[in-house]
Amino acid sequence: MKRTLLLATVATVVAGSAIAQDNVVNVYNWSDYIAEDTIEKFEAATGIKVVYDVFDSNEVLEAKMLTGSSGYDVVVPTSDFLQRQIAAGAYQPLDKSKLPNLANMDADLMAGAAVYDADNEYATIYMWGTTGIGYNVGAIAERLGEDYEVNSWDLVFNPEIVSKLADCGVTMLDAPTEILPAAMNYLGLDPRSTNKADFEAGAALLESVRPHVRYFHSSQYINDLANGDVCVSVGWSGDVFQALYRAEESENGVEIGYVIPDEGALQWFDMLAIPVDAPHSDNAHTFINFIMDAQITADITNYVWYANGNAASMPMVDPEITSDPGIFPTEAASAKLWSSKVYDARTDRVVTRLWTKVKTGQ
Ligand code: N2P
Repeated sequence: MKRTLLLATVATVVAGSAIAQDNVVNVYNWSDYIAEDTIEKFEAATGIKVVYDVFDSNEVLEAKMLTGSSGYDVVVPTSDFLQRQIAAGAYQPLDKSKLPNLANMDADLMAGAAVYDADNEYATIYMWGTTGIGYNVGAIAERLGEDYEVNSWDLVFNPEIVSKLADCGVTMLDAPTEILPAAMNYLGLDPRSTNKADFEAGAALLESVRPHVRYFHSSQYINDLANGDVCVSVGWSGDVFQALYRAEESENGVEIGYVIPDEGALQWFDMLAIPVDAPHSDNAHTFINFIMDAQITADITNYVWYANGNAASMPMVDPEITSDPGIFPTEAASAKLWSSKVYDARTDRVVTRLWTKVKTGQ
């Protein structure tokens, strides 16, 4: 009896691996951006194996998409980058007949995403968020006083203030198209400007605070904030909340806050899209449709602390999340958010050159 069972198991494993060789979906997503059990659940529900890679930079994803033959079936560009990559022919139109769960999506948010992708032809919303400031409550109070209210970009862009924080660790995202506009906005310039002089002014401001910045990196700060190794990070909403809860779970006494500063901040959409040369386009559709399941998306939001674009998921999202103004901004805060803007090649070169200068200090 025992032997028969064993043989049967071996046979199943062999058959399973033969299928697994072809029946895969290659997913390239941002780091710290999916629930613990999403992939497992997808594999169990569909029999499709997920090969999962992560990145933390739109520029890195873009280089792969513009080169082609990435081998990926599903990728997650931010909407402005998506727009440029669509124009370059990097994506295939979604076959909406394979995506019945599109019906779950929030019409207003999808209309917002359609600004970058007319009729949502190529992509659907994965998650959205803001680029604001994460901070260590105790470390800031120690250096700036108990009464100092963290509500302004002063914390990182005012040299007098940020210089007082340099010792406890100030970090910024390595995301030029997000940080330069934030600096421009702080100077009273239009964060969506593509004027070279405005970028230069933003870069000059960044260079003035550069000596007080420990590093530019887009994922390291989650752990560093949580462990108290850095005290201020210009970062993404959900990532800062992940740091907050990692600290809480480890009971290390570190208290983290996230603020959308009063001057406003960037609001972005990250989009699920299928590269034009995806080797497993059918499986890609199956994966995207699975993600748009109301419960699956709710589970992801509940785990990564990012808002999503799935209206049907909202009743299943933790009220602690839906009621947090750092994740779902208040109306007043929303009015001050700006959306990302696609740059043409010339503007992109200006941004890249200035960013290198800011980062290296030369
Ligand atoms: C997840 C970061 C995703 C937000 N770690 C960047 N668009």
